[in-house]
Amino acid sequence: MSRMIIVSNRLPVKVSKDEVGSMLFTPSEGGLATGLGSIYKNADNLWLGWPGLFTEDAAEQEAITSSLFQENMKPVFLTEEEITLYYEGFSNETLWPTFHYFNQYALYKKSYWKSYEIVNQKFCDALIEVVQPGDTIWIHDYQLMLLPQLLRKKVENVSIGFFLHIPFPSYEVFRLLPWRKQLLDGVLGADLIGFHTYDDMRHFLSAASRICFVSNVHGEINTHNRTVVVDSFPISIDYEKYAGIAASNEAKSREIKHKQNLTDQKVMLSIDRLDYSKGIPARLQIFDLFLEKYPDWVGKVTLMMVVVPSRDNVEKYKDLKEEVDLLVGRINGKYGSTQWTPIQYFYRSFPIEDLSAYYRMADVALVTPMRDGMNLVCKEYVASKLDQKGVLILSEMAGASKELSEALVVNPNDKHQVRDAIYEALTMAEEEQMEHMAIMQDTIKKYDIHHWVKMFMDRLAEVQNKKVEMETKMVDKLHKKEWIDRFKNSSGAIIFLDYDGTLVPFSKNPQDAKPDDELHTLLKGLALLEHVKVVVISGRDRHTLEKWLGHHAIDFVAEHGVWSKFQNEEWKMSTPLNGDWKEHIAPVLEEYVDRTPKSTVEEKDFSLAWHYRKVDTGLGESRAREIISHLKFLAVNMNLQVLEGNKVIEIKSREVSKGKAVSRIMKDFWGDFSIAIGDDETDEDMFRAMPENAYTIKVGELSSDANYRLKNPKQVRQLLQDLIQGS
Ligand code: GDG
Repeated sequence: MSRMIIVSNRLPVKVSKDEVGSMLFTPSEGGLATGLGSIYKNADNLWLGWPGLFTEDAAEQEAITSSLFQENMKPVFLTEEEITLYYEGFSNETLWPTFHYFNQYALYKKSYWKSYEIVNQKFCDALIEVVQPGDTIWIHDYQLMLLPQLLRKKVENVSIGFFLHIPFPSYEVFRLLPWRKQLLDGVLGADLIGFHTYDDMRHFLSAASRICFVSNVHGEINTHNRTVVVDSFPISIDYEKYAGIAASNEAKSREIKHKQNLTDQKVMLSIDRLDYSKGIPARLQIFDLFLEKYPDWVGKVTLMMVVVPSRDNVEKYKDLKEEVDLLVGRINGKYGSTQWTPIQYFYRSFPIEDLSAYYRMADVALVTPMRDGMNLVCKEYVASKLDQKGVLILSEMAGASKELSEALVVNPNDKHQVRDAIYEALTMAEEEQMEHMAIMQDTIKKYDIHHWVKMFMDRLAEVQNKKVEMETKMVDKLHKKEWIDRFKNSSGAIIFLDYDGTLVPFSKNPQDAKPDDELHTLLKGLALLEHVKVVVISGRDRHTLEKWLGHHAIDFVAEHGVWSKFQNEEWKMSTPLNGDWKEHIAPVLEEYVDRTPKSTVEEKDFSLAWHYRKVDTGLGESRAREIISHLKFLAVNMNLQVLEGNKVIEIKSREVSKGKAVSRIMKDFWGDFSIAIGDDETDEDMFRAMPENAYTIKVGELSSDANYRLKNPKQVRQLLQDLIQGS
């Protein structure tokens, strides 16, 4: 039976020892543990991760392993040194700052990287002990970016998902990492890669295309003959859980307790882990600015600031803690009185019922990170506002701002804007507060953590189904055996072969894709078979086909069907055509060549092509979109079609297609065996025009109407070789 295995740096429980050495298992209250709880606890499913304690004692490890196994968990034991180098080091001092745009804080240490590689391998080894064919593996976050690829190399027939919980930075920032390519290659081992927002996804695709040279179509990347799907899945919270706790008597009584000395106060709340990405010092400075500009509020509003201790053995975090302590002291000293403390500052964590009480009593939530993958605190605040009274001030740098647009969305670097947003929040009419809160609650209720899990799992299953479908279409030994028999015994056979991407791989310069000796030998071999007719059917111009392949005893279709040449005959036009339109369209394309270095226009007899294979990645694609939209109306009026090929836009008459050319040839064909092989969009017309009993073969992984598949030109050549040899 196929199982689901979740992998994250930490398990959803923390294992520790009490004073007398007995093991304690404390479950995590985090959103991920709740959301995935329903999955990993089911049947034989499993969660794999570090249990949170160091032990090298084999007996102890075994005891922990067997206890955790009862709860569907499997520990990966790490040493203190590994946690220092891989977790605190590479994950938190290299990746974390870079991914949060604090690259000036990033440390590039080889010892960190080495340990990151070792620990990712350790996770891989632990997985291999349990993984079975057909399993689905969902890997989480930046600590395990190498794992998808490591696993892919070791096990076949598993479905691998990866989700990044932090932002993915722009290519310009990501490229600074010395290990950028290894990290991307690692993640690209997955079948589905998820991010919180479209921007993260966009940044990843751009980095993958520039660093690993893999392009994508609508988020689908074709790499090493696999499809990798990239998509955005904004994470959320367990809405019912937070609303439920907020409605509980426990939360209400804690609210009364916490509110005791603040009855005449408006309360503004902030809750974060101690981290420079959260913008805590800037927030304090903004509060100072607010009290300065709006002195009427002195004594009337309290900032409750919960800062949860984190990574405090890392130098940067120690400095940050000192800075925050100093600022709080200064502001409290500057404005405070015996009756009023402007900032109530807690450097500790609280039980969830206390958090809920804080959410309930806060008139304003001030969530102003400099950068945040999503930020769940703002969603928890919204879910806890049962009376819908309260205002959320939310940084546009948090992923959550994309969904919660009814909040007061601010740029945390614009201190004056945030200062004034505080004023607006404190003075907002209740009716307006409720209006905004209701909309945000509807959003979070619908798109909650369970929805997130379902969306990701459904998409992964969809990707997997497509993969299976693709594999069943792959031409295998059995197909070949049957085909060879039929081919050998046929009364007459016809083979249509596209050229670029089918018989030869793509090369940067189209003129370099000349046939090699192996291809010449193959075509010669096919031509020698008496009952076989071979047609090379290409988008290339007739002169090139003639020059490269003209000496073979085969037929040709050039320019997607404009010209054809049968053995011992001259080139002739397949259908009467007029190329007058070219003089109107060529100047448009030339204009794009002027604006786009390294692009070229190719003029064929009855078509024009704009090539952008050598153009700066991204710019070429963007210009191609422009050209298509530019020519949309012109093309219709002139009865032209605009086709997108591999790094080329081609314009030609609507009367021309490979499909029409194939139909004409097939009209006179009397044999009983036909094959068509091609790789791009224009070959789809050819597949559709083939008779029902034909073998149509798509090269590559893009979607297709063909009924079989081969991975690359190498496999195409092998098939042709097998057919020749079998005859
Ligand atoms: C990453 C990304 C992304 C906080 N103080 C206490 C406490 N908390 C809980 C909150 C909330 C969670 O911690 C923090 O949520 P974040 O969204 O900031 O998440 P992170 O774990 O920092 O990290 C982030 C997230 O992954 C999910 O993908 O949103 O952008 O950085 O749930 O309530 N909980 C308790 N006591 C506290 O004092 N019990």
